Amino acid sequence: MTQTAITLAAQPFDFSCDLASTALVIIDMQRDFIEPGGFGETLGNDVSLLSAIVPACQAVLSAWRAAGGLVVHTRESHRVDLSDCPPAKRNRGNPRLRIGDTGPMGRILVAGEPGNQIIPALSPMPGEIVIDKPGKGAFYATPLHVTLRKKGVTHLIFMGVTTEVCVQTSMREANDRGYDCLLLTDCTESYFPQFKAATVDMIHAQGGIVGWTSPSQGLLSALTPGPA
Ligand code: TIU
Repeated sequence: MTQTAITLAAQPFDFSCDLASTALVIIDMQRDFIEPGGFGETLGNDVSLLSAIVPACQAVLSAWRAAGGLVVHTRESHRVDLSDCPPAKRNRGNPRLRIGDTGPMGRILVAGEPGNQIIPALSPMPGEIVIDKPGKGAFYATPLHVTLRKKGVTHLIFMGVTTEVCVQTSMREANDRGYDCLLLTDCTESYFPQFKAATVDMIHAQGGIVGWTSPSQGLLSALTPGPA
């Protein structure tokens, strides 16, 4: 891929990357979190908050694809025998349905089930990377770091859900592995608006201790420059 420099206004200061060494990482935009009847709802959450970001995510995904950028999708997903789901995760709290139980979209958070699929609006295209992850972070017990290193990726742009759980954990894991990370603030959501706001603040505080944050418009403009 030819080098295409991207610079956009962000917090705490401008974010710069090159398209050829940057991946768009879309965290867990799967039916289990976005649609009624999945894991998110069984935990007692209002899932309609999350579906509101889908159009903004679609706009970024389609511009990123048109520019020829690398796309990574993740799914929070366990093996059918739940051998990668520790009891400490499965037995936590008092949900109506636990991981592995059968709900209206099949077994909760289990690979291959209807609820585990990425929502149709953001479906992976052939050739895009899909990572099934058993934890909150996209790097824990997955081949993501090796895959990105092989492709020469140094910068990551994050979208997805939920902001303070799987997105933040993945950004912190990425930060520790040496990636520069940007979070698109209108392309991520939490079941708790105050947690989203706090997470965005804590990512870019202290000079970008975890990374950068910005609305998606800056990236869209950088990807589709108007006439000079
Ligand atoms: N993907 C992700 O964030 N998993 C969660 O369980 N999030 C909650 O906010 N529960």
